[in-house]
This record gives sequence, C-alpha cells and structure tokens, in this order.
Amino acid sequence: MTVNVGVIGAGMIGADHVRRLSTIVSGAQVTAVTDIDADRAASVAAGVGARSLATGQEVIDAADVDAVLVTSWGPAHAESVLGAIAAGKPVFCEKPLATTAEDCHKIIDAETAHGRRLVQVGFMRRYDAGYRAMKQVIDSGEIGTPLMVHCAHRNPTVPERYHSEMATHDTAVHEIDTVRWLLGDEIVSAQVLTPRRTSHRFEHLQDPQIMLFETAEGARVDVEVFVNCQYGYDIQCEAVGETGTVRLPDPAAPVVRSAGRQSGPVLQDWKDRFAEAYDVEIQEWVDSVAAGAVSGPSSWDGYAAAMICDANVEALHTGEIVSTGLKDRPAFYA
Ligand code: INS
Repeated sequence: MTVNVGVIGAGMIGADHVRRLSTIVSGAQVTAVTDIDADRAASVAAGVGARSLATGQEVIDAADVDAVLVTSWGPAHAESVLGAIAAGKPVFCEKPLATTAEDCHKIIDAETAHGRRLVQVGFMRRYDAGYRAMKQVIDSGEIGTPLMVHCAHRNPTVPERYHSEMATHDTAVHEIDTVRWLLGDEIVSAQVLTPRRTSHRFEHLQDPQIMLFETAEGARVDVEVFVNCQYGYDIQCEAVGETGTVRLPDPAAPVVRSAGRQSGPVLQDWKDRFAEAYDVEIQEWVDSVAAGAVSGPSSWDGYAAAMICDANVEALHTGEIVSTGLKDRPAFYA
C-alpha cells in the first residue's frame, strides 16, 4: 500500500519532508501541498508531481490524501491537527503540537473521543541511533535505576530574533522530550539558573542557562543550554544509574593525528546532526499509518512538553522552583 500524504506548510522543514517522502522513504507519495505562500506551495508541489491547494482544510479533505503532515508555523498547528482528527485521518505534526496547553487539551479530547490514536508529534531525537542505543541500555537494567541525567545543548550562534524564552521552547524542548522518554518518567518541577552571560550574545539574551528538572521518581536532570558557544553544534547526554553510566555517542568523525596534535571536526549546523533521525522518523510514521496503528510521540507527549516548557519559562522569570502540574498519563496514551 502506498500512503498518500498531504503536506500543510512548505517552509524549510516542510519542503525537506516532501523531499524525504519522495526520495528516501518507501511506501509513500506526496499528493497535495499547501502553504500561506501559494507560489512556494506550487513550486514544492510541482517538484514531486503533487497538486498545490489553497488551504489546509482542502488538503485534509482531499480524497487522495490518506494522512496529513503539518509543518506550518507553530500557532497554526492546532487547527490543522484538529481538522485531521475530525476527518479521521492520521496526522504527523512537527513540534510544537500547539502553542498553548489549552489547545493541546482540545487535541487530546478530540483524539480520545475518536477512540484510537491518530496524532504523532515530531520529536525526532527518539529516532536517533545513539539515543535509541542509550535507551536500550537503560531499559535493560545494566546501569541500574537511573538517578541523574546530565545534558548539554550548545549551538555555535543564534540570530538576534532568538530570545531568552526560546532557550526553553526551541532548544531545551528536545531534551525535555528525550529525557521523559529515556527514563519513562515524568518531569514534575523546573528551575532555571542564570550564569554569567557570555559576551558573544545579543544584549537581550540570557545565555547560557542551566535548567534543573525533577522527575516523579525523584531523578534529577540538568540541561545546560548555551546557544552562542562559538565552537560548534554539540549535543551531550549522560545518564547515571545506581551501578553505571551511559553516554550518548558523538557523531562518527575521523580523528586526525598530525604535527604533534590529535584533532577532529565538530559539527556546525543542527540540521546535519539529526538528519538520519528525521529519515527514520518519517519512515516509521509511514509504516505505522500503512499498518493502521499510529505510535511514536503522542498528543500527550506534546501536551507534557508544553506544560514543562511553560513551567520552565516561569522559572526563568521568577527564579523559583515551579511545578509542571502534570498529572498521570491517561490510559489511552499508555
Ligand atoms: C532550533 C532547533 C535545534 C536547536 C536550536 C533551535 O530550532 O530546534 O535543534 O539546537 O537551538 O533554535
């Protein structure tokens, strides 16, 4: 079976997923594309022999669209996801699921009323080979009960429009989802420490930030976000258990020994770091749609990420330890 995909939003990540669905992923084809920029939609659609349509609703309703991929800008996500649920069509939504916890709730309610899962949220790190290997080690019990996780998320630089809250919503959100998934545990509180600021930043930005999370089981998670570190794109993660540790491997790179020095490259662009994870993510989504059983990060995970991010931003502004207010995961999302 070929899954016919309709794409809402043909910007950078949308166009990239259209390319992926057409040239890398098997068992899928893009049949319809829309974007608020109609010319852009037309050119992305033409590149893969798809139709360009005027609105997201037209894409959702199209008879030749079996599943919907939402890659518009964040504030427009909820409307498209709710539309796809109303049409009973599986929908993949890039993060964030919605920009407010209230909209996430509406999605959870609609999906629950539908009776089976339709929504997958684009938290692609769960599809990275290194993180998957880490999770296997943790789940095997080899390092014992996890007690702490140390993370670092460093970008070489960020543009002037990047502001202090984006350190949570754009950057640490990846660690927030990954750690919940790695530990199979919920984040219940957040605190943010603000070190001396780097001089290599725009004036308005608090950079770096140290985020401290506590899980329901009492594990502690620290995330260093440092988005003007200058030297490269560097993602680190180490889980410490009762009897051992497991660390995320760095991307494979040649080690050069020359002139009395040993050296190797550090990635510069985040788009290169998880490129393969995106391929695996979209392939597994297509396979799950074909099999009639959507899995992967759920609406609940999208909602939890929104709640934790909101608490973390409040923690940044108040200096307090802020509860995330997350309750038990509903059985529907077990
Ligand atoms: C980007 C993206 C990257 C992250 C950046 C963020 O939107 O999510 O993975 O490293 O900090 O600005």
